[in-house]
Amino acid sequence: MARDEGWLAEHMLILGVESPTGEKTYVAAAFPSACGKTNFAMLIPPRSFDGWKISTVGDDIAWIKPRKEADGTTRFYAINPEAGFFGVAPGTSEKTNFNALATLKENIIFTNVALTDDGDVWWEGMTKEAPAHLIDWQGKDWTPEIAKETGRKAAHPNSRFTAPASQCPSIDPNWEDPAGVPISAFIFGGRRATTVPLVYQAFNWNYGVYMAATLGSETTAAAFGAQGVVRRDPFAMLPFCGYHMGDYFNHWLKMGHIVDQAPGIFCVNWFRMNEKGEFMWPGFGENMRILKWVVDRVRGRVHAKENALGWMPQYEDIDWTGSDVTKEEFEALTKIDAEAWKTELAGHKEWFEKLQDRLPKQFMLKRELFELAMSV
Ligand code: TSX
Repeated sequence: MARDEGWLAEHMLILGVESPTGEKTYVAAAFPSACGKTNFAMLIPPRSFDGWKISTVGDDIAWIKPRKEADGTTRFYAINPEAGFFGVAPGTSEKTNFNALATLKENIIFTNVALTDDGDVWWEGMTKEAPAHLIDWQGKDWTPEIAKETGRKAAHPNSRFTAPASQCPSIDPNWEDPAGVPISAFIFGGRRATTVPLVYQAFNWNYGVYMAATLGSETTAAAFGAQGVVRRDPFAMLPFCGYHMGDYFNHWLKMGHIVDQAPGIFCVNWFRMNEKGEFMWPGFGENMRILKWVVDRVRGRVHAKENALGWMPQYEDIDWTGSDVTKEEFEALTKIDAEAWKTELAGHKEWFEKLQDRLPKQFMLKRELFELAMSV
């Protein structure tokens, strides 16, 4: 319907960034599964970001339509068509997503979680220590000892909570506005241990669509096959797109040019690892620092340095108040390894060949340009 009627039906969260002066900027973001999309939608800024607030419009679906402003220009407005959140329970805790836990106080449907002896719910990652006894998601007795011996999880890895969005402390005041909220930036992210830097901005709309079309994420759970393998999940839409991906990319290319103010397009990777296999970026609330740079970029008030991939912040361009991330660490997080990118671009080629003649022609050409840029 969106393709035929000229709008975008996306697998995206929508959030609002409010500055201490009350300036509000909305962004929409797409992440494949297991990248913390709901956590990002409900982010709580670090203590040092006094007066900054993140509000949640939606955590899963965005319907995005061009709309004329009073001044005659068009931009994208997004609505969240859902009434609530249908979130993965395991890993959700007061530490990883305080707002989600606060949403789950009443009126909730839990599916395939574990049951505590006092009639409450539990899942892996909810608390540091597991309760001494549970009824697991299959109705069997479960203890930490049984888990150690058999590897059995108390809650199914895909167990869920269903919650009314209105109960979320960070819910945006405009979340039910049928006119939607104006979108200033699109963010695409994946789980990548190497290669993809912490953040970069696409040169322009068409390059941004290329980046989203080649979005990849590494598998984590053994249940999803081999670990550490990059799976392409364009726009995080592979499981949801109802028609040919090549046609979908062409629709996106077209849509950017029918609005007067196209949103900036950004890529993020919270999951880069060092040689020891440790996460290099603290993530969670600290992602606010990157989000602020994104907002300042689309508002044209912060520096970025051009490189082979797009526009990237230098250490001085990020607000580090209250952070202990050093310049050296930041440089490691944003380093472009030309050899790794050559491998990555070979992966893009393989992926593009699957789409054959429906692939936008400019993608093959852009891919070659990236390859040349990595060779100088
Ligand atoms: O949701 C995550 N986000 C986005 C938050 C707004 N997760 C959880 C993903 C599982 C679904 C993350 N995990 C993020 C992140 O930014 N980053 C990481 C990796 C990471 C994990 C643990 C720590 C640091 C980074 N640190 C400690 O555990 C102390």
